[in-house]
Amino acid sequence: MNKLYLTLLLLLGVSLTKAEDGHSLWLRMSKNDVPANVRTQGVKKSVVVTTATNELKQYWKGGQVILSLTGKSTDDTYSIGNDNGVITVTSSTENGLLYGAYTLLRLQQTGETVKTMSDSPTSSLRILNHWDNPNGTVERGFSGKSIFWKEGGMADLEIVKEYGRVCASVGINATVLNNVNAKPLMLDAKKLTETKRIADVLRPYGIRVFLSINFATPKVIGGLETADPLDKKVVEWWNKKCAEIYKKIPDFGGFLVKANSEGEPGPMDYGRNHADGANMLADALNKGFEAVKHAANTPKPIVMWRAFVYSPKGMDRASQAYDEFMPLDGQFRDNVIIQVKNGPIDFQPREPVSPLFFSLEKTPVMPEFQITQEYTGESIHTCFLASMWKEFFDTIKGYARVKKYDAVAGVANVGDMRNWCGSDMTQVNWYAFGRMAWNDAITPQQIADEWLKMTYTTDKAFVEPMTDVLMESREAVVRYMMPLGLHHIFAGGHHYGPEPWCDPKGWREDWKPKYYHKADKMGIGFDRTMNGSQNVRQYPDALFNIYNKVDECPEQLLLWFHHVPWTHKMHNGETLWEALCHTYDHGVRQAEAFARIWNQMKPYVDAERYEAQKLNFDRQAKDAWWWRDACLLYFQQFSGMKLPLDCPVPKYKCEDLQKYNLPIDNYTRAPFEKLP
Ligand code: GCW
Repeated sequence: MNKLYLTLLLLLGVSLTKAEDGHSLWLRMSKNDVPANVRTQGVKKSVVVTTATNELKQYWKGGQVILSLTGKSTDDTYSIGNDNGVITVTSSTENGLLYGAYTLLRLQQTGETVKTMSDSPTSSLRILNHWDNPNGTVERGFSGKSIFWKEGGMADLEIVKEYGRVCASVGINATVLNNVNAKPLMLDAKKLTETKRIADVLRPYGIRVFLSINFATPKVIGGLETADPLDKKVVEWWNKKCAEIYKKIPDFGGFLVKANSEGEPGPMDYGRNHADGANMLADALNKGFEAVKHAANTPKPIVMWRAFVYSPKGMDRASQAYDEFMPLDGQFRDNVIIQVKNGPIDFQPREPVSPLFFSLEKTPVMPEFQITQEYTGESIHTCFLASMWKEFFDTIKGYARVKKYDAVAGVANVGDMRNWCGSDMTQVNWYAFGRMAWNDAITPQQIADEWLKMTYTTDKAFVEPMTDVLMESREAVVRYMMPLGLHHIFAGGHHYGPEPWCDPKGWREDWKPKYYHKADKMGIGFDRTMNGSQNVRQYPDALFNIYNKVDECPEQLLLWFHHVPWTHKMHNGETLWEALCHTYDHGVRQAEAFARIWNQMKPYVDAERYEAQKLNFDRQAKDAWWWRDACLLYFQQFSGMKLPLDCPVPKYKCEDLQKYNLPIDNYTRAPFEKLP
């Protein structure tokens, strides 16, 4: 080979390895030339502790580390001790040692000193929910195709392994591998073998797998005539299926179920209720689990039964889940958990907490957050969701009887794009979910600070302004999309962009924005007070008393609970119409500021990630204008009022936006070139 050619090849190799595509996420550590000194104590044979040891050997730059397994507790608490540079990580679980190891690496990355500390998880189950389909599409996925399922083939297990490592680095210990709109074929022998292979790859990272199931599976692939949960043959079918699963995957976590919701089958198709369905599955899982040998600490299987239900007949969709589930309180097996979306409608930029969290007394519940940004700008807009989840946890701590949850779920934003999440900035929400599920008292500020330092640089000139951007981003999104309690006014189908007018023929009323904003000549907002749908009565007295009164209701939820005249006086003396206009404008100004700040970050970020993210911030600012103009010009037709003098002239015309149609499905990200 001639010399020049060789040099070129070498140069190309170097530039290829340096190309920055965001794939490393927040795990950017250089490998040691000489392995770090790591020993274990009290550990027999453990794939999880081996992972911890290997991670430290490869990346830990400090003195000796001893990983010590001791004690009987089953929670993943770990302690770190530092005796003159000799570090001991102690835990009574193997996972605890792994999380302790990742904490050391995090402290190293963020430049902190290792101090004596102890860290306990708030929730014992910290689980991602993937809405991935067996054909490889991801519902509401904005980062490519599934990393688990490929049409006609097996997932790339190397990527699955990397995924496991990333999850473990933030304390995530379980994952549901497929969409809640589940295909029956997920339980056929072939798919279960694939599931087993995935489980085997994830086990060394302390991650257990779960599946979403379709309630009609015994009919569709089992050849039965019914899926009635009280039918003997159906029960037998599930018993056998669970036995088959546990033979393959002895630590299988259990099922996630969306039943009798948005057209999915369920026990109510047979005149049974949610408890009948959930309990039958819970028993079948238990039997399967008990019939096989597993490691001593393996948690018992559970059914996560979703409360995301609403019927076209009810007068208020926000009340439906409570109405359906409250009468069943206490009727569920103790290995059933009701999985409830954080708000009563559907992952909107801002919702009050779902009333079920305050009310179910004899049935465990777990919150479901949406990490993928279905309603908050897909993988394009920066919207740091830790702020939203913090609001949720604060309300729970303030008003709910049960102050913490044993399980927390997040709908993942992971796909097969190189950067995993569709953009670099939206990676922060995967990180934030893990950190908050582990510790619900951690501040969004701390998460932002850690993540920025690990993902980009520890330089203050970058970290400080970008922490501000992240901290402001969620409220900015609320302001330019759905301020003051507005909700569900997005485009039908794909949900990207504003369409407060969206009114297709033949659609269910509760899928249409008008059902929610109720704008008319008098005013705007959904009356959920005692004079309206009475949804407020589902809240505990302390919240009821606030939400039910127009003057006491927090203005950020005003139009969620009240239909308010356009001339209503806000706390600052403005009319509602003026406040609406100013709030939209405020959001737009913030989005524009984010783009400007990012421009100033150029010196601190590698060229590839800088340019890629710049496109997203610029698009976000444009979208903010689109939302603002669409909503204000549309609502103006009802208010009949002028924009306040200090509001900028709209960039778009309402009639043009009303004609605009974005031709995409529910599995793809909005293409920039097709946006207005
Ligand atoms: O938010 C809605 C989504 C659906 C989703 C559903 C659910 C998986 O638009 O795509 O279906 O919620 O949570 O079940």
